[in-house]
Amino acid sequence: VTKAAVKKNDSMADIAAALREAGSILLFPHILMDGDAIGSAAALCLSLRAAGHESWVVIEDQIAANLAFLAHGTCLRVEEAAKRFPHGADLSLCIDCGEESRFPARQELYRAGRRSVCLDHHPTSAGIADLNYIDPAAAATGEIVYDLLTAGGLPLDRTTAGCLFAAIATDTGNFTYSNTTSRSHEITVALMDCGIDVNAICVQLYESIPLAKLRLEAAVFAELELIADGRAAIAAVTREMLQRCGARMEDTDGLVERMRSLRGVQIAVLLKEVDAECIKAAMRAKTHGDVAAIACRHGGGGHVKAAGCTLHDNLAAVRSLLGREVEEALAGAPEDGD
Ligand SMILES: [Mn+2]
Repeated sequence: VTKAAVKKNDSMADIAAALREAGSILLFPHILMDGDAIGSAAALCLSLRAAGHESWVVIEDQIAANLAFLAHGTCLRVEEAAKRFPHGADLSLCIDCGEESRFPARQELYRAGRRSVCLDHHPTSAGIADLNYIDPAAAATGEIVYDLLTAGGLPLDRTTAGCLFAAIATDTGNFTYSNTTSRSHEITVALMDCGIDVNAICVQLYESIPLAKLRLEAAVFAELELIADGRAAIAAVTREMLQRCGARMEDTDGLVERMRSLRGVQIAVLLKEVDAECIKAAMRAKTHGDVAAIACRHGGGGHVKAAGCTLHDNLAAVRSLLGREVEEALAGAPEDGD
């Protein structure tokens, strides 16, 4: 169900040529940017600027506090970008996503681009652009960007390399997830040879969290529920919790992975109450279970072990629906998992 149809990718050389021909290039990462989305987008933007292009990362929501250092002045809000590029850019490039629903408030500006490119590693990515490079075997879009910079002879300085390192480190769970390959490490070696300070980047990523985020984690985990005989964990972030903790929805980054880290848990589901009838579900699988299949059923997408979707119903209804589907997905999985 979740295996993406084989896609005809365009070559790195063709994509590099399209970039060379474009004076202005706008980048469109997905909403609720993770480290890979902002890291790979900022890296490509910085490199394009260094090569003489006018380039911006167009955003529509806030950057999580621990990722803001990766922006390096590349990010422009969509309202401002639409003013500066009233007829779109020479090239629109969606990055770390492959569906327009992943950048809902930026679709118009994306479509206004004279040409489009998609760089992504999500297997559910549909290849929506004129030129597509979608590689589900890449652990992070950051790896694809690295290959593109290399193939296109684009500049890679220390700052750009740091963004790519952050992209790869975060999407591989610091090189621990099953998506991690020898290629992930090889690229990291090349990035380290650019002089990046790995420890300084990791301190920013992981050891600079705001107190509000820690308080939010405590509130969410206090109400976490184990289902499917302890093989799944489900929890919700409500608007009331955000308000009480002084936190933002972006502060939920990393929570669902923490839930998955529970002993015996195979699938973790974190529900985010955007409003009374709009619930975003972030799902993670450990060894068993395919959360992309569940997400796809509800119009979402992602990877087998990391996927998400949006449901238009109240929190209680979504909680029981996804709870049932997770139980079904785990039917037949070994009792104690690993
Ligand atoms: Mn990614």
